[in-house]
Amino acid sequence: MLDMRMVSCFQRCRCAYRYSHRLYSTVKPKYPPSIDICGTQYPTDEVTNITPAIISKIPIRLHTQPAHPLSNLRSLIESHWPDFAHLSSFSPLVTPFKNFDELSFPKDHPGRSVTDSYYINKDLMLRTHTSAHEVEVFREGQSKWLLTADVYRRDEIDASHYPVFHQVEGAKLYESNSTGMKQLEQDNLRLEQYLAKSNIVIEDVANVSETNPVQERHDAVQAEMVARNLKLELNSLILTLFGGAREGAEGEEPLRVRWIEAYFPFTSPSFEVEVFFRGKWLEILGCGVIRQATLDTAGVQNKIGWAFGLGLERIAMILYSIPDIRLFWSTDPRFLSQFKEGEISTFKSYSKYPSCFKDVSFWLPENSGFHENDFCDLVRDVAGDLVEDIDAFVHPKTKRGSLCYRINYCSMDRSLSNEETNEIHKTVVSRLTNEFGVEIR
Ligand code: FA5
Ligand code: MG
Repeated sequence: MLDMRMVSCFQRCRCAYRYSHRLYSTVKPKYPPSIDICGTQYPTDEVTNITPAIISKIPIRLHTQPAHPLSNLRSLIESHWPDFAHLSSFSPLVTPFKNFDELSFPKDHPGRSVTDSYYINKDLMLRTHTSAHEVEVFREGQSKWLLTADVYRRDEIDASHYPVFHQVEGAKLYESNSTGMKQLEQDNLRLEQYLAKSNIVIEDVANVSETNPVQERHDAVQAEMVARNLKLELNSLILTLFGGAREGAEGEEPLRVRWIEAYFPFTSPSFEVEVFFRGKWLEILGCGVIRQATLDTAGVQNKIGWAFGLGLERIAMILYSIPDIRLFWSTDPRFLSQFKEGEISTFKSYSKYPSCFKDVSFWLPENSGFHENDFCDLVRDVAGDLVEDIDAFVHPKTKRGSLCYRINYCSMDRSLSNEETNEIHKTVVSRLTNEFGVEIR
């Protein structure tokens, strides 16, 4: 153990151990023929990878719990666009077709793999983003709408990543005729004048370019006006969200926001917005001009528009000064009692309980399809929110085949005893051996 170099899990897990993306897991726990999700039985099959810890989060719907910071933030965003339809009751169980195919995701997109997404069976999964509902909402005839929902991704655990989080999807369509374009021009002018009066500093070097092109089927002038409208609308949302809250904050650095170029299979051009938070650029949303294929699938004709998807937790962390994403799931009155319906207030940290780390290192069986997300999910399934962090180690000599992790156990709500942590860790180690056939070193 001594000569092992510790690396940040976040960076390391995302590349070094990501051996390959695969649709079928070669090693996995055994499932009964069917599983219960919110009172309904669903058949399992060779791709099933949803865990009890994840199933238990489905009915909670934090974004609709009165006074919860995520629900307050949803309301604030909805009141910024009062004339949009406000939707928030869509089930998280969707077909892979809806989550990916309808949105032009290529067949080999890594997001489809069992290492990245939760599957109930090969025909049903937990949505990985709110964009999964774009086609059905457009098909209903909505042309300006916001949709808030819980989304699920197999991911590592750290202060800004959690396997369940919440997104708000927003979209607006314009008629692609002269009346629609006149409307768009007026909207842009109004928003430009409004933003000119504010003193928020927004860096924007993300332009339409060769790598971020206007779609072939679009008129370049129209598409650029739509992209402009998208940026103006989102900048004015950012001003609503952050402008007021930051005005009086003494000694606070001015808020820094930047637009960067991005890629999504269902928009072009595409962009992301980042906010400078606690010394790092934190990505808060992705967006772009909607691919015409999506609107075709929805049966929408002669319209052009934009869509965005933002992460509620990331924004709430900044607005409320909430330091750790796991706190949103806390039922501790010291957390919940701090928030009032319709109010943004600064979260006052209560004392953090000491953390306790345990290491586990093991050899992988030959040709194992083991993925670090399998490890993270297993640990989360045993220890739930008591896991603060998982760090990976690299063995400098053997590198392949041997893995080593440090799990940081820490409760948000109480002091964990060493005995209790030992018991939890023992379960992690024994499940690791039984379910993945690894050899503990
Ligand atoms: C998407 O999910 C796209 N559907 C967004 C989109 C919608 C693009 C419409 C174009 C048009 P992305 O994977 O980047 O994109 O996630 C969007 C936001 O969700 C991120 O910017 C971030 O704020 C938040 N997010 C992503 N992963 C996590 C996570 N593990 N924990 C918390 N928040 C996350
Ligand atoms: Mg992104």
